[in-house]
Amino acid sequence: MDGLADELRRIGRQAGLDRVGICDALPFTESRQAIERRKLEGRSAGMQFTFRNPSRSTDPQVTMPGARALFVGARSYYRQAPPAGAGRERHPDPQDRPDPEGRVARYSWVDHYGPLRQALGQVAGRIEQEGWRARVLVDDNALVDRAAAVRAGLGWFGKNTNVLLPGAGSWFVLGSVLTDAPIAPPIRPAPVDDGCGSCKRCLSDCPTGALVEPGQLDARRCLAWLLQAPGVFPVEHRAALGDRLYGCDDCQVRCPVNRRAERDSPPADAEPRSQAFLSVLEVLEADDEALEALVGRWYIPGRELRFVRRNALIVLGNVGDPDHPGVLEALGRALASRDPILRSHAVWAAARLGRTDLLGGLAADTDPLVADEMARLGEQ
Ligand code: B12
Ligand code: SF4
Ligand code: SF4
Repeated sequence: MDGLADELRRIGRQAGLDRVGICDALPFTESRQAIERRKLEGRSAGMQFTFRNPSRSTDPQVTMPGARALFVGARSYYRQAPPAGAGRERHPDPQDRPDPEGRVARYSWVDHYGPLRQALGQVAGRIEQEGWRARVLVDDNALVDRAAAVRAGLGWFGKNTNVLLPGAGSWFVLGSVLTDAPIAPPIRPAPVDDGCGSCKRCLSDCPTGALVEPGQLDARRCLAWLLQAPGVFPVEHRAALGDRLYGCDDCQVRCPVNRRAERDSPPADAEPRSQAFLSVLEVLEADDEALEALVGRWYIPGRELRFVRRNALIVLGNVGDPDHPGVLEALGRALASRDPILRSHAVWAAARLGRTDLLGGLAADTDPLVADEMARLGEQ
């Protein structure tokens, strides 16, 4: 089967995968333990994904009984940043104040999972031609993608919990083809040496201290998770959110391995229509249909767009100009919203912008979320 394995590697690379590797499909015992531990400690913060059913996500045999191998691929998503506000109409403002912009994490400027899935699909197709079963798993709850990449010899677990590829860093999405074809090498690929050394930059760069120890993430503090979580955004982390509207890249941006890789091979330009920034006012003005069209690719809890608007209100409070007519209009609309989640986050945003003058109508609001927010103003 060495011939087929080599051919699959070639197919994967030709289809756009930057790195490929093959390993066995035995259970990922350490990941299982790590998941159970994080749930016990509360650090999983109620996340579902691979945490919901770890006996499945850490054991490929549950997804495909008789599976023998994982073909793992990594695809780079590092691109040159397009300028903020590029290609967007500005809101009219006599004083020409800038529209507030919300930052989107690099992996989500365009859909990178689609091309990864397609490339792995070609590998799967070739396996099926030989009569074996093959299933593509990308960011799926059925597999711990990082552990598969580490086992297949693609990279090491960094202290920021991402998988880093030697000489190339962490700006990669990961996925696999699970198969019963006997293509795994008889001996596991040698583990990739830890390239972090004594560095701890990601731990100190994290704006909320979510990397509580090397390789240990507390999702209760991770902005990437809090932006995806339902309910109230924890008040103690709202200021730290800054202009982030979706995802967070801080534990990767100044990573020396990434910096070196960026220097050695400068990135390609971002794809046309990359969403590195979105207009916060556009997000807050959009009706459901328009907002779904704008952010439809994002993970949104229960597909409830109110959580995207909630996040946009926090960003507005952090980076909006308190005298910009568009900002005032957006705040006014949210303060009058029927949704208490939006009203309460709008109270916070108005206060952060020093516009408590807008809150008069909320003094008699009996909703507990809004009343809490108003009471907090009194304490400040
Ligand atoms: C849940 C999830 C999240 C959660 C939790 C992340 C986390 N670190 O656990 C949240 C929403 C916060 C998140 C954020 C992000 N995610 Co995410 N996420 C996932 C998902 C769905 C499951 C991850 C998982 O199973 N975690 C389980 C725990 C146990 O795994 P772990 O933390 O990696 O734990 C291991 C290590 O910590 C290590 N370990 C244990 N002890 C120690 C000690 C030391 C010293 C070291 C070094 C390591 C180490 O062993 C553990 C077990 O294997 C995967 C997709 C998938 N199906 O796998 C994507 C995935 C991990 N995410 C990805 C990405 C791109 C991101 C973001 C960069 C997106 C962004 N810009 O906002 C951030 C990065 C934040 C971060 N530092 O992790 C990529 C990672 C690519 C890569 N190169 O590693 C994945 C693989 C998606 C994909 N298919 O490409 N994500
Ligand atoms: S994604 Fe952001 S908040 Fe989460 S661990 Fe990394 S730097 Fe911290
Ligand atoms: S910042 Fe330093 S410790 Fe963190 S992942 Fe990069 S090299 Fe490792």
